Amino acid sequence: MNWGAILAPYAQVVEELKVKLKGIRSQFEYDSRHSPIEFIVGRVKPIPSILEKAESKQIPLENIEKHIQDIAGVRVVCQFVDDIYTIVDMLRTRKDLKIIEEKDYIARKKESGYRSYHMIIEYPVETIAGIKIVLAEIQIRTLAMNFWATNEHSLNYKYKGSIPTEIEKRLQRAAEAAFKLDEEMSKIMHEVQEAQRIFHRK
Ligand code: 0O2
Repeated sequence: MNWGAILAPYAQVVEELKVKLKGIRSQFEYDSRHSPIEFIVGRVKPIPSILEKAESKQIPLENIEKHIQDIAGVRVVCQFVDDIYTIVDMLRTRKDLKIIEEKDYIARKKESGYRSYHMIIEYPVETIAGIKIVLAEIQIRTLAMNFWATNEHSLNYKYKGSIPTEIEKRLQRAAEAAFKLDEEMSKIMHEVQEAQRIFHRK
């Protein structure tokens, strides 16, 4: 398989989405309004991870582009839970992408304790062979959700998916603590936003 040629459009999609999302952030900042976006990261799924996922889901290699939806992945990290839904609403109105699936793991957390909002989109990308429609995943989460998910992801990697029960229990407690933190911060959101507006004006 010519992985370089297959993955090139995905790399372009990641870059284009990052530029567009950063554009949203800048526009809020120019307007001296609270930006719903704290930061954005993106990546193309590494080849070994693509192969691993294809194997675990029994996806034949010729179908990976159709069935592995997160080869191109962008993550939007927000301060507050409300910001997540602001981004979701904005993305729903956009004409440059088509949302084909939404997974609200905030309203319904995963068994692991994972919380995040996922959107699977179809995105048209210009290639030298014409327009190619590729799938991409946009994950939207708070700083607290991101902190938890990053740590859990590292532990999962370390323990190859079988985290010891004691650590798993702690992770569950940490997930609840992160949820509580988001809840508490939501209650003082307007205070924080006002303070940040004053700070930005200086
Ligand atoms: P990586 O290394 O981040 O790329 P589905 O077919 O919908 O049931 P799928 O395609 O795995 O399953 O979708 P899902 O469950 O929405 O998860 C996609 C991505 O979300 C994962 O990609 C992770 O990035 C993240 N994610 C989902 N569940 C968890 C979790 O319990 N903990 C953490 N830390 N992240 C999670 P990959 O390919 O698993 O991993």
